[in-house]
Amino acid sequence: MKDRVKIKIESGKGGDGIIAFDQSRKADGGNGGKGGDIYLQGDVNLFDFTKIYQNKEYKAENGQMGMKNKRTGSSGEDLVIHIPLVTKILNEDGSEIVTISKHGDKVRLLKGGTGGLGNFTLRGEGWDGKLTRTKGEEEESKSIVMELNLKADAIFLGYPNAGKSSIINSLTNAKYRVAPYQFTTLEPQLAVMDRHILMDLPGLIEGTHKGKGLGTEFLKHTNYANLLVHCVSLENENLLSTYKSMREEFKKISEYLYSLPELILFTKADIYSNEQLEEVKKSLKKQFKNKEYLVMSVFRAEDVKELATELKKRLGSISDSVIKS
Ligand SMILES: Nc1nc2c(ncn2[C@@H]2O[C@H](COP(=O)(O)OP(=O)(O)O)[C@@H](O)[C@H]2O)c(=O)[nH]1
Ligand SMILES: [Mg+2]
Repeated sequence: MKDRVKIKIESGKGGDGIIAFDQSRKADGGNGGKGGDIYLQGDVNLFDFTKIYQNKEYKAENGQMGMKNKRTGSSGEDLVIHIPLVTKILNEDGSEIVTISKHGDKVRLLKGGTGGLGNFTLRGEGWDGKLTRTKGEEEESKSIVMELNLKADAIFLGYPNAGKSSIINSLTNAKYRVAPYQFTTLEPQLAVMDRHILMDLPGLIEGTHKGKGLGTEFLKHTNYANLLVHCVSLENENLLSTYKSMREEFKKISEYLYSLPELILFTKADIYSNEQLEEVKKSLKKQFKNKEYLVMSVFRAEDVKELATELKKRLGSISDSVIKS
């Protein structure tokens, strides 16, 4: 996935004003046209920067020179670059210019040059003496870096092997790699359930925030979620301490992540017999008082259905994502 790209942008130069005279030696040189602006516009239908080329120069059209008969040159066309959501725009030195997070949001980054004045504007009709006009204003140019932060409604997190990818698979049509070893998911993946975007992130381990495991680059994708689905496998001996140490990790990653509404999923319920499961549920009730959780197996259709209903209920009220149909 391409989630960082550097490009050069350049607005259009203003067209020059010209010097011209009509048959009776009256000044009639027109003004130059305005150069085109450079805009960035958020588009929910894009998911990465594959259509934007690294180091490419994006240039808006120049304004045209003025013309005889007092005619103004035509304006250069603006250039609108469509970008996915949420995109942070940075200067080369890393300072932030703007973040575009909504479909249709349009920001002007560079202004095209103003057109120069022709001798008609400068001297007025009837004047036929000194030759004079002004040149169009120069274009602006700069390099910018664009960084994509994926926008998800619900983000699935938990230790590797907790069953996150399997659950997202069963909730959506996505076909993720599911494998019984750690780190099968190497980059953030998005899947759509109804109108809601679910995000699968690579397995977190303690120390992830310090770059252990898969590094920290992907953690920025947690910044725009509305709901945290915390998956804990029932295979763990001590569920409470497993849960708590992951919460500690969330806290170190970001306050935002830590403060998100959380739904806990205790996964792989099928490893227990019905009787054993009743015992497990009893102890969960004590240990996870005041927490919201579901106990489920991805192999039981009714569990998956219950989870889907629960997610839709929650996301329906807090989600603001738009998917164009
Ligand atoms: N018994 C059982 N195994 C599961 C369940 N969900 C996932 N698994 C298995 O656990 C392993 C890890 O699952 P995966 O979805 O890749 O976990 P992730 O690392 O959290 O994405 C795979 O072998 C899955 O088949 C479940 O509900 N019950
Ligand atoms: Mg996975």
